[in-house]
Amino acid sequence: MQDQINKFLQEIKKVVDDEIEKILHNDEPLIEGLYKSAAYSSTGGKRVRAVFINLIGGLFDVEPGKLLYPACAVEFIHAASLIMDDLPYMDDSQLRRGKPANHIVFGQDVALLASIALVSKATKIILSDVNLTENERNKVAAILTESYGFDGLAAGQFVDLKLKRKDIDFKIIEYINHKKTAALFTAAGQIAAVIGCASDQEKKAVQDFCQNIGFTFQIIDDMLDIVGDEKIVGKNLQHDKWNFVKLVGKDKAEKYLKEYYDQAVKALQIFGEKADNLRKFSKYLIERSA
Ligand code: GRG
Repeated sequence: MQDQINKFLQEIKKVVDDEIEKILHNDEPLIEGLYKSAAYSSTGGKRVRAVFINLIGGLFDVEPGKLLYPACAVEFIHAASLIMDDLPYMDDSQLRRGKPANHIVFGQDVALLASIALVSKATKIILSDVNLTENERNKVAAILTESYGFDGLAAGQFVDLKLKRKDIDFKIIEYINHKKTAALFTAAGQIAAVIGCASDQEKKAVQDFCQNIGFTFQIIDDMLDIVGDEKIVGKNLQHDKWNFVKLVGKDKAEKYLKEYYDQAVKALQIFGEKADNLRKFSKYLIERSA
């Protein structure tokens, strides 16, 4: 069964990778370096968030063509956040996706510009997506925009960076995981639900699922930071100054992981068998080693 889900993941990854390559095609020699930097960080990821959009869209029988640009847009925001996160004045990481971080190759100045250009491109491809109605375009753009600002990635990253050791507590870590990581998963889910004309009850279930699976994803990330293999994970490990697992210890972290995971799976109940692929994908996510 997991083989089936792996095949499905590879298929979606290929479609998204190909489309991202097309979107980042450039004919202007003056800004070739900017495009190269943006393209460098837009390749090689697992495409977890793109798969999310597709699987959640599947709950509402959304035609896959309507999900392609939203999936690319979410991956662009994610790529932009990784570029920024690795910068020396943020997490100061040299390795990402098994290769040197963007700023190591292109310089901090270009890396920052490429990150901004990717965020801009994400909005642009949604607002000009002919597969969506005007109403859908506006709703998707609004969800996307909210996911990385004062109520999303930037807020989570700010608290993460500025947190003093003495102030670390469970609630603050939950806040950081919610904003830094779960926000983009939740945005991906909400986007698919909106395009799928989900009812309020279904939107709430999707939100609960995404938020809880986002937490589990971050806890696994924190565990990999401690016990992972740098060659497989593809980024600098033993690197977090603090994280959830360091705060509560491995045993308690595993207990929380199970609780969040159970909550996520429970939220899928209302979708019955239609959510089987999402259940398999969730299992794949908590068993991951990269
Ligand atoms: C983009 C406007 C804007 C702001 C970003 C830097 C920042 C503000 C936020 C940091 C967000 C961040 C890097 C959170 C960590 C999330 C996480 C667990 C990333 C790893 O995701 P994977 O494993 O990566 O899906 P791949 O490489 O597979 O895509």
